[in-house]
Amino acid sequence: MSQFLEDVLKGLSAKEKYLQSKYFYDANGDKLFQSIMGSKEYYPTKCEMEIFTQKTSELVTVLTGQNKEFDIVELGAGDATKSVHLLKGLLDNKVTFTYFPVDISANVIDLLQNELPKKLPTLKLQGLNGEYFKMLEKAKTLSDKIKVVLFLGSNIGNVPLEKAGDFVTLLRQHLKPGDLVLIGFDLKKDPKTILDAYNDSCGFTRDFNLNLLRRINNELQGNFNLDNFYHYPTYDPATGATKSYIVSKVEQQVSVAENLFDFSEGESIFMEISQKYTVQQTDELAKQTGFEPIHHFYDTKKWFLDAIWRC
Ligand code: AVI
Repeated sequence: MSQFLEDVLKGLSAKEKYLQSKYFYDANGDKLFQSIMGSKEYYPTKCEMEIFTQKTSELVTVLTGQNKEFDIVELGAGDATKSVHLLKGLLDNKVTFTYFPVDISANVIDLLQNELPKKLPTLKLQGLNGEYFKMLEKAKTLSDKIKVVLFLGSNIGNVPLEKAGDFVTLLRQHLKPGDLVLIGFDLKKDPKTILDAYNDSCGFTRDFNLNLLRRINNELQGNFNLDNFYHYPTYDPATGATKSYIVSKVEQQVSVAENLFDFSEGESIFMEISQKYTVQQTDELAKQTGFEPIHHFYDTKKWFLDAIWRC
């Protein structure tokens, strides 16, 4: 049985049904996520882009103030549209480094290997296709220089708050004293702004969530009728948890790989958490897990934080 099928059956059999958001990203999901990032409501990408384009020289100064030579390992590099500004800034400042973009998608790594040299011909580049920590270990075998790990896009938000410490501790265990982390957090702000970002008026986020049901239909012999479900995002300003659910409009039965699942009217499937943080929470997260927060970079609205942590 594939891991995907095993995880889907486990999630749909749970008392409170859930699916894992890491499965959003098939080819269609990737396209929908691009559309979300381009939507007027989804601000995190724009805020972080502002930091990378407007604060490039400050980023270079802080990173090179620690070490003159290092490697950059980007976890979940995607199309590197933000990091490319930092890479260019470093090259312009004659900093010696190799860029190791890590991504679970072979397609993404192939694209980067083809496209980045066109934009940055002098860049030393070694794409790594696989899981974050396995590839971080691989990068360590390829070069023993200090590592600067980029974990952008508020991807940490997709880890529930109570598990974020474990994730960051694991990251710390793969690094050594002197290594740095540049990590993006979406900050708490006006609840309406946050909720709108997960409920865009074009319906991209709705389709992004429903696409996972379509993926289950296509890949796991499922028979979800997408018209019988709707997307239901929530934001709790007290905890900072943005949660997306898919809700059953009617009482119905769905089959996945010959397994039957009953839904009552109004029953939900929990799809994704996007945790929002206060700056203080991010500093605490660093300190509790063996990092020292050394610099905070914000966009002008202070909606997003790129923090630099040192091991
Ligand atoms: C990838 N991740 C940080 C996005 C987020 O904001 O949680 C995924 C996303 N889900 C819905 N919209 C965007």
